[in-house]
Amino acid sequence: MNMMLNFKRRLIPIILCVLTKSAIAQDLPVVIYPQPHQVLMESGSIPLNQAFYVKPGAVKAELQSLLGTVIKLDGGKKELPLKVQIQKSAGQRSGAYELTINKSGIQIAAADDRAAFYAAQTLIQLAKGKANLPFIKVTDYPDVLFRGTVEGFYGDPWTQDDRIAQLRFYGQLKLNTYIYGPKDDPYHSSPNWRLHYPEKEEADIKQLVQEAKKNYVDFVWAIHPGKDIKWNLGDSTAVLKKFEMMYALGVRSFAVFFDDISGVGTDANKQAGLLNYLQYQFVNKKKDVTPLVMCPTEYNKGWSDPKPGTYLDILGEKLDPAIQIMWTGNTVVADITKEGLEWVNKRIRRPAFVWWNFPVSDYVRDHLLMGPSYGIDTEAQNQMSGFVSNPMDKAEPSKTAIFGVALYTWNMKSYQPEQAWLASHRYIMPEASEAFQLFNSHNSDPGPNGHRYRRSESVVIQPYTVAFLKSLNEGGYSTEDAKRLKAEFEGMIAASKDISTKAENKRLVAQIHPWLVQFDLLGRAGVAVMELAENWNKKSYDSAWEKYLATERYLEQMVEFDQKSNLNPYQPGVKTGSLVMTPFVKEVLLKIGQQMTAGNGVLAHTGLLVKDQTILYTNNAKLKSQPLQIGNQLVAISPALETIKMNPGDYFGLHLHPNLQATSLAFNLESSTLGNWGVFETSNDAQTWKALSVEEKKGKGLISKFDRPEDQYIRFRNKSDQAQTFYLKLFKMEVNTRNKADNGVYVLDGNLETYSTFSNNEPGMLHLPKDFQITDLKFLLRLNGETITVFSKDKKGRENILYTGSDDYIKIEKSALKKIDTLYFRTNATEPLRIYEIAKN
Ligand code: LOG
Repeated sequence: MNMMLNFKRRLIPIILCVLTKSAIAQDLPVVIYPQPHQVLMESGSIPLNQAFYVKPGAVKAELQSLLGTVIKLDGGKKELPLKVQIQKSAGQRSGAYELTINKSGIQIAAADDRAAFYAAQTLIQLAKGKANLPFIKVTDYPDVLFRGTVEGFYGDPWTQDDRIAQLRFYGQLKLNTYIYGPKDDPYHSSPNWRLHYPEKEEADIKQLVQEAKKNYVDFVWAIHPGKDIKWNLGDSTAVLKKFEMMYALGVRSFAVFFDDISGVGTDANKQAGLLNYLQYQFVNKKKDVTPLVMCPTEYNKGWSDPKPGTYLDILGEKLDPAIQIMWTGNTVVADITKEGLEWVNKRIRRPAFVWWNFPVSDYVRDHLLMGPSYGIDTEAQNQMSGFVSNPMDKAEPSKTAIFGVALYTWNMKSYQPEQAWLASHRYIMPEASEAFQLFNSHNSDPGPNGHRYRRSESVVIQPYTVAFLKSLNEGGYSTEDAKRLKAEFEGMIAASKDISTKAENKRLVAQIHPWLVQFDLLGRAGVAVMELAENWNKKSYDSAWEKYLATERYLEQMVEFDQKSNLNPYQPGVKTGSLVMTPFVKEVLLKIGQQMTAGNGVLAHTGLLVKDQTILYTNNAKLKSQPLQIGNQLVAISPALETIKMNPGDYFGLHLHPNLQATSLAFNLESSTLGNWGVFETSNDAQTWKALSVEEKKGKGLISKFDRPEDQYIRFRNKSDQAQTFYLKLFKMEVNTRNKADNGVYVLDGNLETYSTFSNNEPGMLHLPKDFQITDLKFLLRLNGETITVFSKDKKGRENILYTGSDDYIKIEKSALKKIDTLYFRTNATEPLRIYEIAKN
């Protein structure tokens, strides 16, 4: 026997109870997920090249072969023994075990076969990649009895491969529950819940049940009959029969869901009646079936009748106490709190079985929810009978959140969401864990949504974005922040590539692929925008402009990709970094863009160029500073959040640039009496007005024809003799250019979001205001490498060439501009080229 003999009987309790940063660090000898309840270490170890002796027949074959994957079990009687003892002692939970490794060998004492399997999982984690097994005693048990997931989302159900991979993952992390209830399986829900599964699906389910068994996971098959159930013996029997069919396939755990239904199916008395019937006629008779689970119709506080004696109280009173009741929290998608559970537990008279709607993304399908599993109360152990996570339709990336759920439900007091999340990256993608972490850190917030459920995102880098923007707004440039931000964006490009090329889990990569593409583009846009800032700060204007265009191109590519990918009818598209990083790139681009064209913009605001700009036209003090949103074919007044009061005679509207013509006006001024006191009018001189006949409903409507197309003023006026209030929700006008050849409208507006175009078919022309004829000019163009000629004409029409070339940034000196009031643009390019702005240098 060749053991490292060093027993000074020094017991070192390893403080694994608190998953601090250092406890997770890889240099520590013992890292086990989920964290065991008690670990005692003794100095000394057993080299893993030693064989152990297993008494023939003493250890179950599957367990022995599982252990055999990390330790040698072919030793003779003289070798150290490996012993497994299964003994259910009172008060011990399924899954409770004690694993001892010491000079006398390896001993596993387990409450049941599942517990022995868990001891083996712990042993595997201890041994993996190591040369020695440490002397150790692990005393361990789960905090929550039922732990795992409910495949309960809308959308494409998981595939067979997805589910098998999940079940294995659960086994390794000591999760014991997988509830099968994909909303879009027609044999789980209407219309086919009464019917046999087709043969192929039956075979698949059989296989899943077997895989679940191997991993000591309860495969819970759920039925969702409430959309069209009739409360008669026929349908009670139909549910029972379906359970029998599933039982025949090997299923031993069952659930009935009544969520998201309306009509007669929602009756608490009838639901309780059906469940009790199943309890007596099925569960009690079978003997090998686990406790029934039901999801109520009022499954969250927000949707529950608070009156005593209603739905939840009826379930509490009528439902057999052996039946578990699911609960999503205070709302559909919510944090789970002790107080929240106490509220419902009182009513349902049992601890709720938590259905946590995270990281499910069926209500925000253009986002990934890859952030930490936080918002789950570590004091709520006694308030719940079970805890399952409803994941994303993307099974593999959901593992990040599920990993957190495994740690939480096993050892609640020790649970630290952030630390668990950090560990999950190493556990799930060891080949590219840092890349995965970076990707996940920027793909966690669901964006605005109906549930008003938001998550933190880009937490570490966010303060740098704030500081950088602050300095930019103050006309400065903070070098340190810029450096850090640029490195982050470069990291994003690298992370996208690393994940794609290094990650061994190819299904995971495939399931997040559209987001990886978008993430790479965002990284590139970010690098470009930081280089824009760098060059602008260095006064390298031409390089700055190139970077401006580069950023814009990447952002355009993101929009294009968003529009053609993930085309589901709910939330189509692919969003990444949507809380912090994407808005940051856009903001920097906008801010520097404004600085680049400040001359023009400032002129517009100081009134010098006012006659040539589209402006807000109002006599109402509150609306005077309301910003406009100007695009190439559109002018809108930014919506206001608060109510607006209009005195008699007050008006607001738009005065359009002389080369713009209104084609339609969509409005929503939310006021049920609008028609009585408001009028839409147009004018050409702001003196005489013509009222428009407008159809509106509660202040909402669309004007799609203007009687006098020459009018440049459009306004809405309070014609009554009383003050009126309304909400400015929408005031959006579509516009055309009157003289297509005159590009001035978008070229001198100080706004880089608008531009004019010219091409071979449509040469460009621009009237230069007087003050532009006496100064050096810079031209901000996008020529895509095409050659253009800029010229003027003398009185006889002879051309005077000012510039020929393909630079996007050109300068023309004032000496060349003398007495030139019109510029012409020519190109052979067939695709439209852009003139963003001509600004004074
Ligand atoms: C559904 C569930 C869905 C989730 C999130 C429950 C009990 N039912 O609003 O199928 O995945 O919300 O959208 C639900 O949560 N309904």
